[in-house]
Amino acid sequence: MSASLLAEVWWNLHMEDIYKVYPNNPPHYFLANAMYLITGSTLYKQPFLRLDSFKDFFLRTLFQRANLLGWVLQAWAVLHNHYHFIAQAPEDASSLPTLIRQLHSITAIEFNRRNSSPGRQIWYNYWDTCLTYEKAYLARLHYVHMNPVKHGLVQDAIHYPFCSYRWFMEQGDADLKVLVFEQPIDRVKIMDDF
Ligand code: NI
Repeated sequence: MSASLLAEVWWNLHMEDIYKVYPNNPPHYFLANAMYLITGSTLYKQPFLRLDSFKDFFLRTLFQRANLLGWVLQAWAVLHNHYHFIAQAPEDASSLPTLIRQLHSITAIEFNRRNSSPGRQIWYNYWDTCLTYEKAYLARLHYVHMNPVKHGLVQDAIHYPFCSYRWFMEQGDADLKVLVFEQPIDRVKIMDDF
């Protein structure tokens, strides 16, 4: 088997594998004051997550930690130097700083271990917004599902394994899909200058 074919087989198996660990909670309709959009940035926007294997580790950690703390993911996108996700808070949303602290510290330790750079600062900061209006929520779901296209990483988000687009297309509620994709995203203002 040629090297390129082997690589393709590996890629397909691997993507099958990460796809299986995606959350299977169907997205809920809008709940006021319970939906949060979070954006996180690496230090000086350095592309610490450029390798797929790093994005993969980041996503698995996000799924695991969100699940343990009762946050239900609705959309996500992991790029080379930042991430976005939308999640429904548990009854008490005060665990958000804990979720982000765990996510940042577990991924930083692992990235530094892989790069033999112990103690290097990976993350700069994160910004969270509680979504108050249904239309704002729907437009932001659209925005995050499609984010790899905005950043020029793919032409069609269905081919990007580190965002929620394919998951949403295959498992999302049919009515919610219509509502989400009819929202224009060109005027959505979120921190995304990366
Ligand atoms: Ni972005």
